[in-house]
Amino acid sequence: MHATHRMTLIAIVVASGMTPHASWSQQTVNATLLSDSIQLETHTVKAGRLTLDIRSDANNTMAHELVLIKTNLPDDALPASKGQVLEHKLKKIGEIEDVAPGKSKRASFTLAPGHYVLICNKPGHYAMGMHTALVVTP
Ligand SMILES: [Cu+2]
Repeated sequence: MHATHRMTLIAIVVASGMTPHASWSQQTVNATLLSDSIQLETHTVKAGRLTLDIRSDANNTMAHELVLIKTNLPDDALPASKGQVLEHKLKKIGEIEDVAPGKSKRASFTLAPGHYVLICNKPGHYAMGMHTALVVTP
């Protein structure tokens, strides 16, 4: 399904004569929120404009969120207390709040090269495994 979609996109780009040049950096990444993980379509993107298309799995029993943090720490080693990551001790880039089960939200960020972490910081969710890493390359 995905592959077919990409092929169609490439075909359109070629047909319209658009040539993605070196600084082309408009990317969309699909993210799925599960109760015990955050699934990213890819963990490496180019610096520039990134749109996150976030879907909360229909089987979830409550709303989740996505907090984007720039840090060199591994995604499972952030400072936390009582089941929540201490966001004030970290460089928070942005947040998408309360994505209800089965619903989607999208948000865009302009990202510099570096190591980022995505978490859900609803109480206890980080400890349940709702975290993942994202690397932004120059
Ligand atoms: Cu959550």
